[in-house]
Amino acid sequence: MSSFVDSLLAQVTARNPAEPEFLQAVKEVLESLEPVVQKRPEITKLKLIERIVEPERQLMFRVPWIDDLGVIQINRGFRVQFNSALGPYKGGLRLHPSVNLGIIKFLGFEQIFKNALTTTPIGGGKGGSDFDPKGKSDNEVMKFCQSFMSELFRHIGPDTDVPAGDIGVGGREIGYLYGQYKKLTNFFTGVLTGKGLGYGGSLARTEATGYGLVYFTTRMLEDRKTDWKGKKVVISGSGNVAIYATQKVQSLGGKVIALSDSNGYILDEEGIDLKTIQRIKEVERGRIKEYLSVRPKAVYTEGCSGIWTIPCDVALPCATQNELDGKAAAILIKNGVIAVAEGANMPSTPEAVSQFLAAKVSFGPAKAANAGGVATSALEMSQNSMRLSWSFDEVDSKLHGIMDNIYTQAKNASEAYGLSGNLVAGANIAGFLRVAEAMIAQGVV
Ligand code: NDP
Ligand code: 2IT
Repeated sequence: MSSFVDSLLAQVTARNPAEPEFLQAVKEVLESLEPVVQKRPEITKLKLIERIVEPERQLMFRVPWIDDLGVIQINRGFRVQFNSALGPYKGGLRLHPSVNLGIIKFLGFEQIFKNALTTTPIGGGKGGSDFDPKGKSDNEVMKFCQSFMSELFRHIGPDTDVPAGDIGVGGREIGYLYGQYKKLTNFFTGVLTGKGLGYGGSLARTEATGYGLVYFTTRMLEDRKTDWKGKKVVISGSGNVAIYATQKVQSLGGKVIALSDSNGYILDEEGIDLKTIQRIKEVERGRIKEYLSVRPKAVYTEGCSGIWTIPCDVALPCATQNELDGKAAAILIKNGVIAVAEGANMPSTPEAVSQFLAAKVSFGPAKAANAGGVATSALEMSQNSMRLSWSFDEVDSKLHGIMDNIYTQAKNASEAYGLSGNLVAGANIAGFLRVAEAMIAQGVV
């Protein structure tokens, strides 16, 4: 590593103690940018990297609400408005007990470059809370969402900051958040994406992250002169991203044999019955082991990390950060995996990524591979501004074009910097350069 990257990392570490995920995300980007910094001295002079690692604004707030037993509950809310060089802050809201400022900052930082790669006009941000939606009634989720929005509403807007879903936030939560925003502001506007189709949502937004991931992986497979037909595929998670990745893989002739949740994983050698998963997860909000009551030949294993010991051709981690470590990567490689693409944000540890790259496994990094969700959110914003709706096919074909373009950008940037085959570096460089150009043009602000 150059002394420039070293000293910058030391500064960021000193300034952001106890934020390991944020530091992990920053380290990966800074390492990728080393050849760019060497080639473009103005980046150092203008302190572009020092500016980009510092959020423009970060909000932390109290979220009090009353549960069904009449007990007062207090959660902590976050919104990190990281970078607005390319457009209004854009990024999801995560509701999970593990949420803290460092997690939201890592997600917001990644979002800057991901959003840049989509080439749509959106900046980067992220938010959420340590509220745990599991086991809560609809009424409790609504009460929480209303309290959360009662503070957030004053900081967001269709041209300022446009939140959306992430872990624990789907159509139900976006509906409650939207209702409260409208009540407080009296504006019916595109302030959130992932809205219901009846009140401004876009067709194909629900499917977009999973579909986009598969479109991106298709390009990775094409570069290896192959496709999905007959491929064994292991996908972690069983939420929004995992479900629609499974659907698209199956439609292209791949065989998804495993899915998971935070309790364990199922292996169904005959191929996952997605309708059953959708009923359990989308309708009943149940646990994945219930799958066995419909498919008794499937096997359920407690604990989620063992999913990577299943031999497969393609692995798509779609649950959460650091779910695939160096040990898991070594097993996947030994079992002959040819492609790994990240549906979740930062699911592979740095040790796992370096092993995949060294073993010449095709590796699609999250910022590029899972950008289809936020790209389609940007398409929802466009439709809201125009006050019209595009058909499913129209949105899906735009999404497909965006994913192809992201692949091309990442590949071209990796080649331009002598790092052919390294889409991690390619995506970081291509995304960074877009943001950097806009920041240079806008001066020191
Ligand atoms: P969901 O809440 O719909 O599903 C999350 C899935 O991951 C569930 O199966 C959940 O299991 C599992 N999971 C969550 N946390 C953990 C954990 N700590 N350990 C093990 N399993 C866990 O979320 P999404 O599908 O929307 O998000 C999944 C990933 O994709 C996240 O990393 C998110 O940031 C990323 N992403 C999402 C986008 C979107 O548009 N939704 C866009 C781009 C990226 P359980 O139900 O048991 O908690
Ligand atoms: O990580 C992500 O890109 C998302 N959760 C989607 C964000 C969005 O604004 O649609």
